[in-house]
Amino acid sequence: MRAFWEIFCTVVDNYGDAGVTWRLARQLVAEHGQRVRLWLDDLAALARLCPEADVDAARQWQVGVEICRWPVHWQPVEPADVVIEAFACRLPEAHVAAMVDRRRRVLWLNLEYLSAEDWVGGCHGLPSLQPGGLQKFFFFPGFTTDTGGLLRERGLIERRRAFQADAVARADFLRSLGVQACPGERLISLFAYENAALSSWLEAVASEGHPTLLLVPEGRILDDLRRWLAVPSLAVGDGQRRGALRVQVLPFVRQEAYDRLLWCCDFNVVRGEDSFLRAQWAGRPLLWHIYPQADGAHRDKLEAFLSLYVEGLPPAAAGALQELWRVWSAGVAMGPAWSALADQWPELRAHAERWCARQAARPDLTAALVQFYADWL
Ligand code: TRH
Repeated sequence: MRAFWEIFCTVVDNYGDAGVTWRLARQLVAEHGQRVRLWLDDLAALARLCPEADVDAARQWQVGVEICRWPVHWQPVEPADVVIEAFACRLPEAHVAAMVDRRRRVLWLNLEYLSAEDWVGGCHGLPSLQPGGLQKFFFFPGFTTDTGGLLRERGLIERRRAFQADAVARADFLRSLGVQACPGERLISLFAYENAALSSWLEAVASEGHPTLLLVPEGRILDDLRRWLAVPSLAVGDGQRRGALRVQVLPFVRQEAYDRLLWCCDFNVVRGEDSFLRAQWAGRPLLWHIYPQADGAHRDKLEAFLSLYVEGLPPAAAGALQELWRVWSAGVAMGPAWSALADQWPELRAHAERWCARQAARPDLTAALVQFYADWL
C-alpha cells in the first residue's frame, strides 16, 4: 500500500534531528515504496549529511524524497495521509486545520527522541486528543519490545559484517579519507561535544604500551583536542603524534561514509542520538557522549541505557564500562576508568556484537511505523 507521508523537523542544533528524519524519509521510500515529503527548517544541516542537497532550494528531490524548506510564513498545502512531527516540533496551525478538514483521515504521529527509560514502553503508541477532534499518537523508538524499535535499513548488519571482513575495502575507504593506518594500530573515532575529560583520556591513551590512531571528524571537540596537543590550530588533514597516540583530523563526511568509519574502528566515541545508534550497529564497543540537558535529565537516560546494555556482561566488564561512560559524561578524570577497561576488551568486543544482533532481531522503526499506519487504517 503506497501512502503519502510528511515528516516535519526543526533543527534544534547539531545534526541529529536532520540525521534521524533524513534516514527515516529515505527508508520509507527505498524499502516501503512510500511517497515522502520532508519539511526541514534548516537545509544546511542536511547538506552536511547529504552534500547533494541544495541549501537554497525551496523544493527538491533527493533519492526519491521530496525535500521542502519549512517556510517561516506557511503557505497552505494538502496534508499527507500520515503526518509525522519529529521530536515534538510544532506543526503549522494552518496545516493542522487542513488535516481536520481533509476528506480522508490523517494519521498524526509525534516521533519522539530515543530513550531507554522504563516509562517509554508504557507511553509508546498512546493517542492524545487534539483540538478539532484529531488524535495525535506518540511513537517512541526504543530498545525493548514494547517500543517502536530502532532505525535500521534492510541488510545493514550483513553489509557491515562483510565490510569488516574485507581488509582491502577498509584500507581503500580509509585511504579515501586520507588515512593510512599502521599495522597493529588500534583505531578509535571521536565525535563528541566539548569535554573537559578529553585531556585525561588522551594522556592515558598516549601512555599505553600499544599504538592507537585517533580519527576525529571536524566538529565541536576540536578545540579541546587542539589545547591538549598544544598547537595553535587544527584543520582537516592535520596529524599529530603524542607517545603511543597518533591523532588525525578528518573531514565531516556524508552519512553513509560516517557509518563506514564507525565500522573500521575498534572503539567509537559518539554522541546525541543518531551516531550513538549507528555505533551500536557497528558491533564494536562504544562510549556515548549523551546530549547534555540543562535539568540534568540526561543522567537518567544514560543510566537507563547502561543498565539495559550491560545485561549479560560479567560484573567486572559491566562495572568498567559503566564507570567509563559516567566519568566521560561528568567531564572528570578518565585515566583510572580507561585503564580498568583495558582487561575487559575481549568481553566488551564480543558483547557489542551480541547486543547488535539482539537489537537487529527486532522489527526496525520504519517497518513498525508502516505497520502502525496499516493497523490504524
Ligand atoms: O549532532 P548531534 O549532537 O545531534 C543531537 C542529537 O540528535 C540530540 O539528541 C538532539 O537533541 C540534538 O542534536 C539537538 O548528534 P547525532 O544525533 O549523532 O547526529 C549526528 C549526525 O551527523 C548523524 O546523523 C551522523 C552524522 N555525521 C555524518 O553524517 N558525518 C560525519 O562525519 C559525522 C561525524 C556525523
